[in-house]
Amino acid sequence: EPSIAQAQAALSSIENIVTLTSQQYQLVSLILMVSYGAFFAFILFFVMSAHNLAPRYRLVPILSAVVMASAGISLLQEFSLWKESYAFVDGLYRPLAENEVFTNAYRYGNWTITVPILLTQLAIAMGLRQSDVNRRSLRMAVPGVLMIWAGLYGQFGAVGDFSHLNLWGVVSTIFFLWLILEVRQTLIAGMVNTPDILKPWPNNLWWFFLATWGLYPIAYALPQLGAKGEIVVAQQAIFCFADIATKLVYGLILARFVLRRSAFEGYMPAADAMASPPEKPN
Ligand code: RET
Repeated sequence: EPSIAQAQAALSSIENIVTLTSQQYQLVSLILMVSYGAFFAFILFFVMSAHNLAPRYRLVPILSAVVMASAGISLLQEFSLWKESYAFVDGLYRPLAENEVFTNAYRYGNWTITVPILLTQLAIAMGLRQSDVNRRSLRMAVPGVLMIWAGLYGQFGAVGDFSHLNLWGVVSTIFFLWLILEVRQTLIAGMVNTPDILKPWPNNLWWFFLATWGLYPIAYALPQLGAKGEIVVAQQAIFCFADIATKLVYGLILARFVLRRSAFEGYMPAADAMASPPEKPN
């Protein structure tokens, strides 16, 4: 017979021990659905925007399309699991209804793929040489992945005694601080070959990065405020908002930035070149 502590540990997410009102349940369904819908919708946009760019920057929106597909699939998975994990009984949504246990682990699995890609996009967009792109991407990906895996392991302690959650949260935060330093180094390295009129972009990217990546630890720590419906909703909402900001909005900003860089470097998309009138011979 498993002890109560073991049984609780097996449930691991607060979603499995909280009964939700109909509004709370529907709100989370809506948040998850809008998120994966947005990711799928933008795949085509990012693919199409590649051809306006100088060849060296084309991988930036293409990688955004890959991130959109990956995040869309994982949130669709999260959405179906959400639907299967509750039963509507006496006007409330009750967990563990159909022998299904909810978990946020799919999110962390998804970040393991997307975080290194997002960081690689940054190195490419900053116009670094190929060898520097490889070196800098690797130097950012290592703390990035360690941060996610420490958090993935830690989040299994979101129910019950919070020492596991907190210990691994601290370990993860140390990797996060290391990552922040590496990202800063990448932005500084890119400043050198960024044209003067585009110099504010890396600085703005820096603040955008801190403000949006910084949301994840907040969501992670939230279950400590209590296993309540409001907390379940808030955690899912923050995760989804952060995902849209760090992948989709970030992808739009980078796509815009490399479009400006391409134009500045004299690149003209083929269609525009044909549309402009032929030069008059002297
Ligand atoms: C965790 C655990 C608690 C401490 C910290 C964390 C940071 C997570 C971050 C995740 C970023 C994810 C992204 C995904 C986009 O696809 C793991 C929650 C610091 C920063 C950008």
